[in-house]
Amino acid sequence: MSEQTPSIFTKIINREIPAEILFENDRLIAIRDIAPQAPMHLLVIPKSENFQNVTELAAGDPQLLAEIVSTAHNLATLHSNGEYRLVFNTGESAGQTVFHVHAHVLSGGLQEHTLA
Ligand code: DGP
Repeated sequence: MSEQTPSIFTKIINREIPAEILFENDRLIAIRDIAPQAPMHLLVIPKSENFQNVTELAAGDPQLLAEIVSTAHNLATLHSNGEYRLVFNTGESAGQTVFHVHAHVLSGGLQEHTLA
């Protein structure tokens, strides 16, 4: 799978690949997902490639994980109604395709969706 370095997200962070960037600071970036699964579907991505998934991130930099959660909340408030679903696919069989940790932030019209 796509475990290349640099990851697709690092290429976006480095402006080698275009993306709609909604927020950026020195530690993370938020972009719109290329294949939205909800009216608002963003990805919040640490700039560091040190963590492949949320388990590694929680163990290695819990403060950065907390920043992802607060950024998700802020963006869902700015760009939707402040209610959102936060998803970290962890492992290939769980649907993870990019092994550079990222949070999916989904908002709007989710009542009819299952937790897939
Ligand atoms: P996951 O399957 O959890 O690893 O999520 C990877 C997500 O990344 C998937 O929802 C699609 C998104 N994605 C992949 N390539 C690009 C890209 O080049 N641009 C943007 N904006 N999103 C991408």
